[in-house]
Amino acid sequence: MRILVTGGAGFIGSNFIRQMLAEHPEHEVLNLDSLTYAGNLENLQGLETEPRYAFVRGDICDQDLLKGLTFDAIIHFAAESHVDRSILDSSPFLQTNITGTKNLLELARARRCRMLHVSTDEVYGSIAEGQFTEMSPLSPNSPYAASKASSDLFARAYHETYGVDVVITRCSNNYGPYQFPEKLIPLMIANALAGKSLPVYGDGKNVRDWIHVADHCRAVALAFHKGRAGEVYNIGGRNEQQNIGIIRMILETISERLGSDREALMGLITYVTDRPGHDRRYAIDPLKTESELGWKPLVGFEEGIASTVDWYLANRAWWGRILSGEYMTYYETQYRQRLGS
Ligand code: NAD
Ligand code: TDX
Repeated sequence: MRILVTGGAGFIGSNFIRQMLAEHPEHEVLNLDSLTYAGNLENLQGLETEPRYAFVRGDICDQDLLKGLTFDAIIHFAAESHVDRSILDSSPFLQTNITGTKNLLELARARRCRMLHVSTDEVYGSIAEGQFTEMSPLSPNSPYAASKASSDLFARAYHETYGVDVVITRCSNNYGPYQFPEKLIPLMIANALAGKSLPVYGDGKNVRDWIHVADHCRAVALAFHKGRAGEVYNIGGRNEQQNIGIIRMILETISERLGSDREALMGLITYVTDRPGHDRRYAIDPLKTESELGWKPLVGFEEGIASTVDWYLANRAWWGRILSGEYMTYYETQYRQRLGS
């Protein structure tokens, strides 16, 4: 099967493509990514010569381009994914997350193929106690979450109205290698290593359910292969953590690894003005995914944070090129090299 993976140059998409190619020799992957600020082909370095992998630079909002692609199924990761950016300007979120998703649903409808839509637990909004199940109402609070809830509901509607073979996954907060250093965990690691302050929004006690990206990717593959059409699957780590606790854990690990002064690192923690509309707690029940798809997370949080810190320590050049902006030219440089100029 030739699978169209959208957003494969981003954090989760690139981890997914590597895992899919390694674990499913029966599949080919066509990666469609427009390479926004969050897209980085360096995340897929080494796959250029893989015969089961191909890359097309293109926008999911470009319907003519979509019509020209050859594939048997779609796994849709492409999105504007950062809440803080959506608060500054929601326009690209509406365009990519809603219009782009609707274009892909049309494509799946025309080709009569399966489309897995990667949604998020943020569509449920915040919950004081208990956990959201797949039946819980959607109550998104940020412009990002509203755009993802909209695309999630379009996916559902295309199944109900046109019978499109749609599967929806709603995952909690991911962490791991290749995450863009604007998100909490890589931002804190990069800032701590540079001796910069660590901005903690509000009181730092907001809770997220964290999952290692490799566990999320395995669940997406299972939902793609075994999920029932029209169904939603929550993917969560059963791992609730307060932001401040995670930051302290990261600093402990850095201090241990580098022998640097623990107190000096802790002194970098700086409480700043809260994110507007900051959701207090996310918690989802992944029971359906566990029982129906036979999935469970394999990476423990302490072990996952330690290996993630180690990855960022070993790959300073990768995130250094992001911070300097140099990564933006990676595609052009590679393209010129291939042309031999
Ligand atoms: P990311 O921002 O790291 O990557 C997004 C990718 O999509 C980038 O490569 C970007 O270039 C590409 N893209 C953006 N707009 C595009 C367009 N119009 N056409 C083609 N490509 C485009 O995001 P991520 O963290 O890897 O998230 C991937 C998906 O998973 C998103 O749909 C996100 O909502 C969802 N998700 C993320 C998390 C998380 O914790 N990061 C949790 C649950 C769900
Ligand atoms: O500098 C920061 N300081 C801080 O306190 C940043 C960047 C974040 N935070 C807090 C806000 C959140 O409570 O950390 C928590 C995590 O923030 P993000 O990494 O921005 O993630 P979040 O807003 O929870 O959304 C993420 O999870 C769900 C992803 O970005 C989404 O794409 C996904 O859908």
